[in-house]
Amino acid sequence: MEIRVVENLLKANEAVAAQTLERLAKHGVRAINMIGSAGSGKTALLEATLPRLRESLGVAVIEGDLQTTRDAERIDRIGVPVVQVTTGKSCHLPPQLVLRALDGLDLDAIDLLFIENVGNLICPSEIPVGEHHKVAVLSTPEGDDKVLKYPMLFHLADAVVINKIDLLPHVTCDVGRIRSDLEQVGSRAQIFEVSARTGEGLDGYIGWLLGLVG
Ligand SMILES: Nc1nc2c(ncn2[C@@H]2O[C@H](COP(=O)(O)OP(=O)(O)OP(=O)(O)O)[C@@H](O)[C@H]2O)c(=O)[nH]1
Ligand SMILES: [Mg+2]
Repeated sequence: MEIRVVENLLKANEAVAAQTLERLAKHGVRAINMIGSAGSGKTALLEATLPRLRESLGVAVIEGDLQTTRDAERIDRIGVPVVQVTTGKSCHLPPQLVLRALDGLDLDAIDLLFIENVGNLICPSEIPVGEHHKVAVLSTPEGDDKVLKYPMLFHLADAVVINKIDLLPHVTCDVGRIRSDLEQVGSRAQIFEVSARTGEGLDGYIGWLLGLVG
């Protein structure tokens, strides 16, 4: 019985995500679901990449957090359209709230829409929000054992951004181990080693993002 309930819930989420995809398609928008632990640097990556992406693309952000509009304020400060979704107690962005958030954006002006999920490696991986691509954000201070511990995200991700490489001299993290664990979970992701703080490695990630827009 319980299994049926969970299945129905997942199906309901998928149906709403499909509505979002349909709406985005009408306006030619590609959407990226950014998933990573709290503090891995999802917002910092947006702050570092959006000013360059908007030179050639229309960009916008949907920010998901349990509480506060802090991340949306950071995006607003760089002058990029943003809608904040606060999820209350939910540890992931529910697709229903993402669909509603589209009403706050001028979709005709957007080529690439970033959806920053709630900081969490587990639930956001299971619940689609109407994205075309998943980007997993992992940072070096989290350690090099996360891929095998949370394989679902890394199995599904189209790109894995290993952030905070500027901290490698100070933390225990073997990037080679992350790469070989990604192979082990059958990842097809493009891997980028970057620092949102210094800008190192961002050219490759930005090039990949630009390539997503036809
Ligand atoms: N040294 C260093 N610090 C970074 C880097 N990227 C982000 N940070 C710092 O890490 C902290 C967390 O960054 P955020 O961008 O807020 O992380 P987040 O993933 O958006 O966090 P949540 O929204 O809470 O899930 C901040 O203090 C950033 O300044 C980096 O590449 N190097
Ligand atoms: Mg954030």
